[in-house]
Amino acid sequence: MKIKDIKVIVCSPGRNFVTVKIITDEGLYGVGDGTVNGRELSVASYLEDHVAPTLIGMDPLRTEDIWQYLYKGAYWRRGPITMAAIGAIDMALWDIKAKAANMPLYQLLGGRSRDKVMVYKHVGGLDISEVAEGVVALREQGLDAIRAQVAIPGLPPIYGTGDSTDQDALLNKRVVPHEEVWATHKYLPLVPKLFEKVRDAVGWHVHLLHDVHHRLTPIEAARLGKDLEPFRLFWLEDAIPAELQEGFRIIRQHTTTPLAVGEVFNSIYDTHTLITEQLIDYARVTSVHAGGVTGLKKIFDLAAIYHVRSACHGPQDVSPIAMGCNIHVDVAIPNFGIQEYSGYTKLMHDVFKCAWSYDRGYLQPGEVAGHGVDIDEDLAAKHPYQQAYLPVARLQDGSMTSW
Ligand code: EZ4
Ligand code: CO
Repeated sequence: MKIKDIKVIVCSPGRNFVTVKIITDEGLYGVGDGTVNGRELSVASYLEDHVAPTLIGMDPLRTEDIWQYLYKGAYWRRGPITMAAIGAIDMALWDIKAKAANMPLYQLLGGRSRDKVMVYKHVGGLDISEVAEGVVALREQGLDAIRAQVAIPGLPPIYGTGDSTDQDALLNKRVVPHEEVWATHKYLPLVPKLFEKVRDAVGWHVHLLHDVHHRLTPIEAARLGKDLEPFRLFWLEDAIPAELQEGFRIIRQHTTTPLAVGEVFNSIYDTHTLITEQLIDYARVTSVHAGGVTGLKKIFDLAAIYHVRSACHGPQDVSPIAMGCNIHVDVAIPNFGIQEYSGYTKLMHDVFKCAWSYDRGYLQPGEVAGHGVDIDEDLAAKHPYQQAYLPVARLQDGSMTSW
């Protein structure tokens, strides 16, 4: 079998998605996700101009060798654009391999280690009582794990504090990013109050999570972790920017609140100090941004030795293809932790046909050959790329935040 053609499809059925389709001389094809929000066209160009021409004629079943070829062969290693392009190719190749084997992808990753994949969803709101009601409502829909965020009184609602603002941030098409205001001293005392009320409303049998979106310094994060200990969180996510992995040592010294980080990481080298020093409990890398199925497996296999569990990033800007690949990895690896799942719109599901399914807080990978996700190219073509960015944040004096 040989790689005959590689297509790159950029579409926007509500969010921008970059999809790669690899077609073989035997007619088998596979698809992969290369979406990097706010930088979609860069990945598309990287794939079209620099990756696709080099792969024509290669054996698509050589997933590891092609991964190494793209990783090492560029001279420049790592980085979100390169690794998303490698991730897209890798997902498409694993799709082809699993279709050729006539098996669902997870069988090629070792088979099932579990019956179902626990997810968490998000609740946000403008005040604590609204968030508490939202958590109770999601609990009634079967969720065993819920992320709670609240807007900060005295500041305009910002990204990551409520569903409505998250949607606005990405769905309002923008030529330049929206600018938001941040004040740590207004945020820090609020979060323990939020979880006190949420625990009162929903009890102790549900996993509660909180995302800091990299907005604190290590010592501030240590304080927050300590203050949240009475409420027994499942995790505190992205407490600090993690370019400096050693920064987590300070947090870890001070608190038993479990820690998660890694949604912006793109390789094992971004996370290996965190893993080998056991500075975190969950690695948030996701297939599209960490080099595909091959990249994820390398990171999670290392993590398993150090008692670190998986927690793949899963917002709407991770396409349904990458979500499918995550679910196959989730169901197969021994050290699965949890899967983030924001869900997709009907139009997104019309463009991306998925064998994976969601039911009352849990995901299934589906039993079809391959990873089980395909793209309707005609429908995708009716929803072309639209420029959109996540917001940037400044402090109240107008300076950029440290994160
Ligand atoms: O930062 O959707 O954990 N999830 C998140 C999300 C993501 C954005 C960008 O992928 O933090 O808000
Ligand atoms: Co996050």
